[in-house]
Amino acid sequence: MSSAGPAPPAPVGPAAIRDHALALGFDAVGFAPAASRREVRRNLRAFLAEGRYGDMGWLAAHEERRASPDSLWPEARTVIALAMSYGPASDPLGRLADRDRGAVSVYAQTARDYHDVVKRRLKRLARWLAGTCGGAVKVFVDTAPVLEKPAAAAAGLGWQGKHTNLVSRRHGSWLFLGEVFTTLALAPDRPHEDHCGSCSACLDICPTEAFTAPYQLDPRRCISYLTIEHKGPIPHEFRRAMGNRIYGCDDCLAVCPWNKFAARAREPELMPRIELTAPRLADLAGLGDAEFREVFAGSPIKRTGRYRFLRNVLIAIGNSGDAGLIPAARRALDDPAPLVRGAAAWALGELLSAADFGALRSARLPAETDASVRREWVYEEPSMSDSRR
Ligand code: B12
Ligand code: SF4
Ligand code: SF4
Repeated sequence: MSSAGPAPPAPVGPAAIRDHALALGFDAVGFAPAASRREVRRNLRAFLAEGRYGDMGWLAAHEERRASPDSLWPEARTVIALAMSYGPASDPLGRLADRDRGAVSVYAQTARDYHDVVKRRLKRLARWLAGTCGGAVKVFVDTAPVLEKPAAAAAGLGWQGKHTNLVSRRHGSWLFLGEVFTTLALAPDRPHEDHCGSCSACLDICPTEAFTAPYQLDPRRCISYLTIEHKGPIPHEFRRAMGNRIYGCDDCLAVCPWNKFAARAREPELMPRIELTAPRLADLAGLGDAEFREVFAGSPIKRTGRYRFLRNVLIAIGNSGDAGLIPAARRALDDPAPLVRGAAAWALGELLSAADFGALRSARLPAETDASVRREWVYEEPSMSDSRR
């Protein structure tokens, strides 16, 4: 979506663009010069140098373009940063106690994938802008090499809180971000001040101690990364801490005091699908390939794929303390995917008595050909092995 040529003077200013964006369903709008900030560039470099991207190799690619909007698109003059609220109706932390049910993070419960919802609106705004003011435009949401949180902070939408996400005084942190880049030079907004103060609620609640310092996350320890982006077996040290979180994690957002002021999502397509608010683990563990694709059509969960999703469900089953889920875990031992079989073996180690688990291992191990699954059967926890088996 771009029309080349010199930019004419804009016949409408930021106020009219803001009004139009709000009318299209966005909840916050701001303007920033399409330039890099030295501090952001330095931090990105430090983050990448430590290998914190883990399995997200795409995050390490195009460092220069990611660090500065004008490297990504040299003709760009202004970044219009936009945010759409997905504020939940109830506290997501409440779902963590229902151990026979999975906790899907709020962003992934929505009726439609937010990428589609936000991108469609961004395109409408960009088309209107190009038609009204001229200039060329490009739209981005999530997947492009753009550092969206620093861009939104530079445009005055809020600040990057100690949990690293953007927090707004009006909307809390339940905000999806997106951008329209334009060749028009528009008057910038002032960056927002940090209002975290002495609060550390998000750092303290993290179940896997994923924050290495305030404002710094090691994604390789984050349940969101482990359940969505990580491709292999979940490292043992994080499994119990995952509890019943089967897709993403909301804890550090949910605990933020600024969310007291957050309104609920007003966009109908971002309302939760009822079947994803508290799905039964037993039902999810039984999903075949075709059913998985049908249930999660139009949801970001579909992109993670059935194997990784079932891996997460089986870890939650292992954490459930519910003997009624043993048959579901036993059935998963016959799954074609080693990732699923391995997680099932671990879950049964958590749910069965030492004697029953030992008998099952003797029956199943000789026929198991995959090395990663074999390792699960014989895994001994370093300090708790005696109490577990
Ligand atoms: C990769 C990614 C992830 C990764 C890594 C998250 C992360 N904090 O980097 C994982 C899978 C863990 C993840 C999780 C989530 N994500 Co995400 N994610 C992204 C993505 C695609 C890129 C983010 C990125 O560039 N990270 C790299 C680091 C370098 O960037 P940064 O966090 O901004 O780091 C800055 C500072 O924190 C500091 N810093 C950070 N680390 C370090 C290390 C050192 C040594 C130093 C000195 C400084 C420093 O400097 C950096 C530059 O200013 C963005 C979309 C986009 N294109 O931007 C969405 C995005 C950030 N995610 C989003 C969401 C909603 C989530 C989740 C809430 C989903 C969920 N419920 O599970 C969680 C939140 C977890 C958390 N506490 O951050 C939203 C956030 C919206 C908002 N209000 O801010 C975004 C913007 C998507 C969108 N378009 O709406 N995500
Ligand atoms: S999303 Fe969950 S695991 Fe990740 S940093 Fe926040 S609280 Fe920790
Ligand atoms: S919970 Fe506290 S420290 Fe964390 S982002 Fe919110 S205000 Fe900042």
